[in-house]
Amino acid sequence: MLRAHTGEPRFSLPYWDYFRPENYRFPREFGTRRLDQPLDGDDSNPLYHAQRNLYFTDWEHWSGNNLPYSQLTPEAVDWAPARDSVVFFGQTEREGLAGGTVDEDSSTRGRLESFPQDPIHRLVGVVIPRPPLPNPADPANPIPQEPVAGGMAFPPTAGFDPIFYVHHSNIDRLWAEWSCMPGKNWGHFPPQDWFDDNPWHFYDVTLENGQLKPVEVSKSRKDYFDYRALGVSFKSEDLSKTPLPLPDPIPGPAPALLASLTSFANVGSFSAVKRDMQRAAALGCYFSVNAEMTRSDRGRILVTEMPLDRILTETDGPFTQMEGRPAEPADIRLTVASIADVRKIAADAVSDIIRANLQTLLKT
Ligand SMILES: [Cu+2]
Repeated sequence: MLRAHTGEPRFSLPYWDYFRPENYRFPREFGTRRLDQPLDGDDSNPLYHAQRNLYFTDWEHWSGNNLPYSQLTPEAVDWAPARDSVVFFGQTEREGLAGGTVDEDSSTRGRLESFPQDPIHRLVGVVIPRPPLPNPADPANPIPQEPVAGGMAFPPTAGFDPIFYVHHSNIDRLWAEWSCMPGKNWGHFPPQDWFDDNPWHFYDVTLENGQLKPVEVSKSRKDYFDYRALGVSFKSEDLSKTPLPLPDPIPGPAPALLASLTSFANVGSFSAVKRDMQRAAALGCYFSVNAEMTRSDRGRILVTEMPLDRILTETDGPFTQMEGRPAEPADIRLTVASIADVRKIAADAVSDIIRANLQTLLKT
């Protein structure tokens, strides 16, 4: 879209290569209010953005020269943990270049997002103080408000700062570089429908009768993994190297057997456990139930939530106890009776369902 507007077919986004010490300073092109050469009589700099950290970004501060006062450090832009990650998808968001898709902990993210993606956002952006709110109950003591993040430090406003695009061009470059390194693999694949999902809508432009017309672009997630197919290339790129290809077709996860829901049933908030169980079911997991579990209220509620076609029984349990001894295969009758009771189905029907489930699992 930007290329179409410039009218320059070779226009490309620059990237801020902050790994070179000479680029540790905020780029001057973005950091002055005034242009050295006015454009059409206007010398205001369109790349300047007011909501920025003054000490790190301002090249024209009134108080002196040798600006800006602060610059990046090697630690702030250290991408070694991301670069050295062997897998793309981790099991949690703390491992893998891109983190995990199963872990919904929003305080963690993939390694590339953690360094250097985040520090650049936080260093460039600002903290905006907010005035205290009037306190009708006690007018002499207004209610203090926490400051908020703004500019690059706050995702909803980050894209309004033009530096965002040269920062993220560099992040894209790092991703491309990683994917061309030997010995990398995709790691813990998310399910097929995650790849088929199309959560993002973008605009591109086409030229129609000499007019630029917007075109909506909505692709599935998997279409964004092959950057070369998207027409993206980097000046620094070695085109003789092949980026890690996404398998075709993308494999769905193999059905997995969860050893026991006993611990599951006793740990964590109930809604979190229920959500985890639904996610595990969506991933193709089976749940094994033992008699001990059907004796606890939480366990019984979980059994009511379990998809019937994913229930199995545990034949023996060195760790699950029945009346003070390890559980034995003979205890299955009790488990089946409990499942039948909880689900309001005849015990024979439960037995048939479990047998069918086992046959399905063994066939896959
Ligand atoms: Cu970002």
